[in-house]
Amino acid sequence: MKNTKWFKDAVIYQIYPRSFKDSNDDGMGDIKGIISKLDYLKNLGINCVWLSPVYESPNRDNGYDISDYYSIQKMFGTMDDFKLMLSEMHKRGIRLIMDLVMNHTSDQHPWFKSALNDVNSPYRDYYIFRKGKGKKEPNNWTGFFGGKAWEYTPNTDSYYLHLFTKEQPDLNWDNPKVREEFIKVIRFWCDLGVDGFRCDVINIISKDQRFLNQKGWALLKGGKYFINGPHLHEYLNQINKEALSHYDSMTVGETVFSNMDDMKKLTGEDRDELSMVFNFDHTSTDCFFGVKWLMRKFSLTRWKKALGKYQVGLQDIGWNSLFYENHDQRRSVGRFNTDGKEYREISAKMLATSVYFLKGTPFIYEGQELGMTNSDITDMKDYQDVETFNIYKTARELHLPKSYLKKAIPNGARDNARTPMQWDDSEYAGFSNHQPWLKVNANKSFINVKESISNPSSIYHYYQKLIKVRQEEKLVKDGIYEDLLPKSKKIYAYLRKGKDESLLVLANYSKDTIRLNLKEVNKPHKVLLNNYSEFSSDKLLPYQGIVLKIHNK
Ligand code: TEU
Repeated sequence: MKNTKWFKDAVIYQIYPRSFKDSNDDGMGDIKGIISKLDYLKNLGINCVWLSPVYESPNRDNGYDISDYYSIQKMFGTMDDFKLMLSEMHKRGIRLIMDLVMNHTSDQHPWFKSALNDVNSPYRDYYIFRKGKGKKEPNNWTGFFGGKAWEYTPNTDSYYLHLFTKEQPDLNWDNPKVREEFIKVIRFWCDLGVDGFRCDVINIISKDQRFLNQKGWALLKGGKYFINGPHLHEYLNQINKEALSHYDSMTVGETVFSNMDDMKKLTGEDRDELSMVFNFDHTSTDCFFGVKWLMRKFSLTRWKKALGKYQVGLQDIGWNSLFYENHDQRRSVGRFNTDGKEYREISAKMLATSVYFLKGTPFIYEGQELGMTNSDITDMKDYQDVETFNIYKTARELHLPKSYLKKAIPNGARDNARTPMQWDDSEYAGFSNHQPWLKVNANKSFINVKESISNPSSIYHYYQKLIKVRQEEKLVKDGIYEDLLPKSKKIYAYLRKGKDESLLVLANYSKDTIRLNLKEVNKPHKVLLNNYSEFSSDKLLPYQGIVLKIHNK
């Protein structure tokens, strides 16, 4: 089937299923819950959903540890529920992309169970088992959640590689059978009508087979040998050719520590690998070395540079994703220079304005459209995320001071973004009638869907409008990006240039009123979007965000 590139017109909403809506009052979100909220999503204006994993899983990492790629996890519902959800989505003009974790499986997957203790198992070579060096691991690689990336298995006196928890063994993509398995998995879901995939940590699937030690200082040791590894592009091309290209599907790859060269290859329109990728350069502008535990003051110039780099670099070559929240990131309220208090709503609208008029496909994470905030958990025991526990343990082993952890954990915990969706102000925020799996934020009393819908100046209604404007303006898709004030520490001003007309996007990332002196503003223009009711061409109000359509002459 011809690929129609519908993803360029998509506005994608990410659902984290366990936190979205609980239909059977067990405290856990589920598929029937999602079905009951499809009209809400339709009214927001989105036309595609990215669903975090709902496959069978022991949930060591909330579903990112899959034990059966062909079935739906019972706590989320049944395959029939899934099919109903898909058809109810399609009925409303909403497409569905699934989250596919291909780098690793759960240790409870039958492949791994068979491989673990039997060197002759046909599945042994699906994973990466190696002999140790004396009494030590095969090499010095470390994992994303802290600690060593190898686990010793006494029965066969060997180690297996796991770049996440030890319950998430890495697959061996150099084994053609592993690639065949995923070609089958992709075909299975596409045959059911699924419209594409978000491919988890896809740029680490190909490991340099020499398994060398990484010398010198690095927080993630070994990265040099598995990030954008030797056969990455070849394997993705095969998956595309043998599975994806047979459907009108899209893919977005999650790429960690990506670089321009690989981004061009991964998303290049003439290369048949992925439709687009998520990179984290911009969300890493408030930390050192791309590691969120190493906190650093946000800088707008770094932010603009990170976003702009791919706008320019992929122009006419590939396609960008546009996002600043997801289930791994802390909430954007109070982040990226926005305000968590007086200007919470205004600054959230500004942020959306300045990012979603870039070139690419917007992704909105559940609750972002309400300005939901970080979790208000204060007690370690209320956290649920395995990453938080592992990092806490590693930090204690390294004797890092408690005062550091007191700041770093509430800042970096992924549960910040995973608290139950706030539908109303009732005890469990309308998410459930039962105590949810993760603590509801007390600010559900005023940050919730019910309030947002009834309040015409809410973030929710602004998002509705933003999506509409975006969909109506061809320049959003085609206009050439130009940063007008790259050095400004408070203003993000850019053009999306067309032949006769252009879009001018202005955003004030500060609490100050800022004088403007831009000749573009004085050209004949029409205001398409504004988070204030007024606009004057010589200044921007605190956190003002605005989109103008201007005549080029
Ligand atoms: O995330 C990959 C990833 O790199 C993040 O785990 C990141 O290192 C971490 O969130 C930093 O805090 C993907 C999924 O999005 C994540 O939820 C999974 O835990 C992970 O892969 C393993 O599948």
